[in-house]
Amino acid sequence: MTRRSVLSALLAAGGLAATGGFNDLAGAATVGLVRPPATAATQIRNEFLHAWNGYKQFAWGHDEVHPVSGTFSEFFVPGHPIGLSIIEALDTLYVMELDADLAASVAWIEQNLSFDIDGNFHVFEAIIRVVGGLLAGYLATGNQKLLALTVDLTDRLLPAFTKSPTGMPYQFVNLHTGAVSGNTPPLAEIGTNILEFGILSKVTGDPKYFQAAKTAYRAAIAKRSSLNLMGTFLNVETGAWADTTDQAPNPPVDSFYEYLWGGWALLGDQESRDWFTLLNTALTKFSVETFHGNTWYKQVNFMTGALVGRRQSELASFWGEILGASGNAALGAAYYRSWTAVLNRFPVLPEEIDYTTLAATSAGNQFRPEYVNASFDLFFQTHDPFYASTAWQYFQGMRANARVTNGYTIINDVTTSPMRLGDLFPAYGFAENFKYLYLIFANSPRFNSSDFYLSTEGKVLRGLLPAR
Ligand code: DMJ
Repeated sequence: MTRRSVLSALLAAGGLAATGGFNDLAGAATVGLVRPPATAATQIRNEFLHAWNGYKQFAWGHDEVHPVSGTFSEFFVPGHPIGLSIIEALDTLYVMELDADLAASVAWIEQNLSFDIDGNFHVFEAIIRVVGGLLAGYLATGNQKLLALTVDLTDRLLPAFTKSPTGMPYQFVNLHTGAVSGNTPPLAEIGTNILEFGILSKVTGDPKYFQAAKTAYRAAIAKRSSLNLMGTFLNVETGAWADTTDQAPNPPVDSFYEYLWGGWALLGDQESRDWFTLLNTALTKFSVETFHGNTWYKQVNFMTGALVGRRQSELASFWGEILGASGNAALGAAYYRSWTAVLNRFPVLPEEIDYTTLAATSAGNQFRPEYVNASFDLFFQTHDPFYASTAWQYFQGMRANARVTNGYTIINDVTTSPMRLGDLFPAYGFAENFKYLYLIFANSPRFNSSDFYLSTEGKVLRGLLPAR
């Protein structure tokens, strides 16, 4: 397939006209809101380049850069770089029209990348980061080598599913031998594959990827309680729960629920939609509560609904956009505004809070993208400038606190002044934070903001438009 026909085949009908970002809302009421400047997209793209140039200078070809020390590390297997940051950046480079960097990245992949590695790869991370990254790169460029590598890696990962007695994936696969290990993953590791596998099945015409994802989901959902709540960890060999706590939409179950909605929204799978509705209805009934005017999800016993805890992970802050997309707009807006209350207190969100006090219970920040992921989707769902304004607020907090001479870094403590910095730029920063921000403000001619779908790792699996 040519690139143009791949895009046409995957884009839903009826929405190719470029639609605007924030700057098209020039007359919109922004009373009481910080109004982002007309140069917002340019500033964000420059900051992406600041991080990218640090990676190119100190870590090119390695997985992740440590911008403070000017060193690097590998994400999956020590001593086995796969250029993870390059893979994660591909479709961001495309929508930002950084074509020379995109060409250099594709060339590096063509010349260097091989998955015949005698080491254990984390299946969940490999799917969302590498399968998704290469797939989005293929959708952006039409490069057949990117597709061939996507297929090669996915086929090496499939034993995690096919060797499992239940069809729910093991956590690790040795990419050279196919040996599997890790028999008790959390739900996110069981369910977060249907989007990448579903698109790969469409592109290749081979249904085995999508079917593996559906089999895993079906096996897990069969284990729901009589209340339609789920635990956290399942043994993939016996099908037994290893715990009793429903902590959705927090990690490590977050994207299990996200991808159920995506199975419908991206792939049109009605069973995924029905499973989402079943579980989300129960979650809303048993877990949602209000504290000091903010809306949160408590942790509950999945058999009884009894209270277990009142912590909230920053990683759950994406959830408002799933609620907004799935017909739960008021709850989604309330949840986003609750996280905005935390952002008003800490310019960079802490990893975890006690929501009864909004105090940080885990004070670092791993350069997290989830809040601005929600800003991005809710902005295009509603065209409410509140979401663009708060996205800009997030960007300013990030730029003021996480920027270093050679890029951006994780933060070890957001509660100190100045914030205590770490020394790592996680590869997902090239896929997520800057992309969400840029697309809100850029009116990119390569992105269809009226009909798109991004994976949990920010990969544009629907919505890329051909370069003109
Ligand atoms: C990313 O790898 C993905 O967003 C994943 O779903 C969980 N969160 C990290 C970034 O925080």
